[in-house]
Amino acid sequence: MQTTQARHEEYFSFLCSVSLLRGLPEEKLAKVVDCLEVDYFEKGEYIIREGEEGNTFFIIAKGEVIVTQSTEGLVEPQEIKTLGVGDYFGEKALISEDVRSANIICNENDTHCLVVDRDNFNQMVGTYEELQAYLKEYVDELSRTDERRNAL
Ligand code: WNU
Repeated sequence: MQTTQARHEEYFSFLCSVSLLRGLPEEKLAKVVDCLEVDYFEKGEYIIREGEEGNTFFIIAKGEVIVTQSTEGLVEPQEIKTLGVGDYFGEKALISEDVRSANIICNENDTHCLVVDRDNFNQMVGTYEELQAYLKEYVDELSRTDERRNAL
């Protein structure tokens, strides 16, 4: 069995490798690790459903997910992209104070996601201006691409 200490070190060094978090001071990252939860998913499971309320941010530690979205005039949600290890999702509902704007579906068995709740996300992002500005910009860009593909 893995000790709490080993788990802490494992996720700490993983978070150090996540490009989004590059620039966060080490003590900040250590705090993020302290408040993380880890969720496990199997292929085909919905991690996020479009239109639902959401209060969590996810970082993929293992495996792969696909992003799909409903668009005007099409019956099936359209596949937008695939995300893998070190990628993250779920920031948009938190930043735009809106419902989930796309589906996130697990695409590989035994996918591990690190989950950060809204309060901890705000603490992680809020104290780091560049990260906040970067995410805000990215979320605005997502809204524009959503519009272009006629997302519902
Ligand atoms: C997209 N449109 C929308 C992705 C992940 C992180 C960043 C892109 Cl910084 P949410 C659904 C989530 C949403 C985003 C993610 O899906 N997403 C997209 C799109 O084209 N959402 N509306 N591409 S992957 C991605 C940028 O994280 O956050 O809370 O839930 O709305």
